[in-house]
Amino acid sequence: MANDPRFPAGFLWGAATSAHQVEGGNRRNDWWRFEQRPGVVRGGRGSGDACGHYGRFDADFALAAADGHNAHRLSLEWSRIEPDRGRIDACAVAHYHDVFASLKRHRIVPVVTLHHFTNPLWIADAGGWESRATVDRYADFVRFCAREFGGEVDWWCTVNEPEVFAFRGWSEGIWPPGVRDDSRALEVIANQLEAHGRAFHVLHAEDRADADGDGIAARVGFAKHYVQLEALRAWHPLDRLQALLERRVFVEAIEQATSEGVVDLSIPGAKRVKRVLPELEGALDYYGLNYYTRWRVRSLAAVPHVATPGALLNDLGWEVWPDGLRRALLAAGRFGKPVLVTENGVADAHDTIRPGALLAFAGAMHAAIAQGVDVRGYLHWSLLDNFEWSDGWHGRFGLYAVDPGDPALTRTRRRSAEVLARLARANAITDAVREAAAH
Ligand code: IFM
Repeated sequence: MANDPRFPAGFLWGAATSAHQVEGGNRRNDWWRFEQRPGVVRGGRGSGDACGHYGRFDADFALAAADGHNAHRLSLEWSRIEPDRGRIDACAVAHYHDVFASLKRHRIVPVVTLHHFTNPLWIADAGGWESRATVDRYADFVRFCAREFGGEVDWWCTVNEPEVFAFRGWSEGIWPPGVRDDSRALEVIANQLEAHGRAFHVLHAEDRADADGDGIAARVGFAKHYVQLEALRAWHPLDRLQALLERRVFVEAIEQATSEGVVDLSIPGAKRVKRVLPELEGALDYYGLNYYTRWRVRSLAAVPHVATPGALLNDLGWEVWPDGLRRALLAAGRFGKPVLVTENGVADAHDTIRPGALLAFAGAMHAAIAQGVDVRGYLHWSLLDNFEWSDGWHGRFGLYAVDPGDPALTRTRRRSAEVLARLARANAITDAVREAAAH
């Protein structure tokens, strides 16, 4: 494998998106409401019409298919499907059936996320993810989706980045609901993990239809934000201790929850959360890995995370460190489950860094496979420039550029799209890929 430039047969290549970031007009969720508060979104422009993907999905999938993508990750917007508690919107359901039909026509396998940061207003107003009742409501939603869409979907992703969701919304307070309380953030992580465990069993019980004919009706995982955390000053005991504590809560505790069925979350100054949840033990068919960057941790500082001094940075100031992907894959591979790269990308409006980075990320993935990790696919974040939460439209992650100020929302192909297309078509790192990355 090490000298063979190919990826395993059947490798999934594609892009990842989430509903609120691309669809436009998601007015009935808590993010839309939050965006109306002055000052919460960088640059002041909210999601608005986003990329207009709700109406243009078919043309967007045609672009992906023309680029050789054979997989696509998207999320189902809960607030569209169930805008009020217990009321299913038939038009929204029909819409997502059209989405899956379009993907099928384009020979693209869907990887479907059931919770990607947004909540229906009725969920948010009933206590949101601080309330364990939300776990029940979410399980009902998952049951509905499994029954309704199980014939079109095999790859399910229960929750996206539970730890990012919790810390941004309940610790830093920069996402809805805008709370700053570490103890509440830990409760939210625990509830999301519990929800994952519930969803895992619901999906296996309810989705019995094998959509792609490979003999497996449901593959269930979650998407973990795998951030590399290292001491800024390797010699400094407090930097090392802080990095260790953060790795523990941000990475290891999440992994432990699904491998051992024990949720055990603590950070200094916050109330520890411990739950024994047998339904979580082994509740993972694949490890969904979202990898972007490494942060250097410094103790006793107002800004505790900084990029490695002198490193190559993306437009959001995140270090571009491809070997971190190889290391994350090796770490994820320890659990003995297949790994799917559910996100990886670079915020790079001018597409100067991304083409080379894409090649380097592919190399890192290839090396991890050569080292024995069962990697099943790579979903680049993202197909289109999209609404980057509190960073607004500042982080441009798309293989295709989209300007939210352009009434036509034109898609403009970036060179990176060609790099990924060549990788996908060859299922290998070829000279043609290197050439596209180098120009
Ligand atoms: O845009 C986000 C996505 O919603 C979750 N993972 C990280 C991406 C880039 O910040």
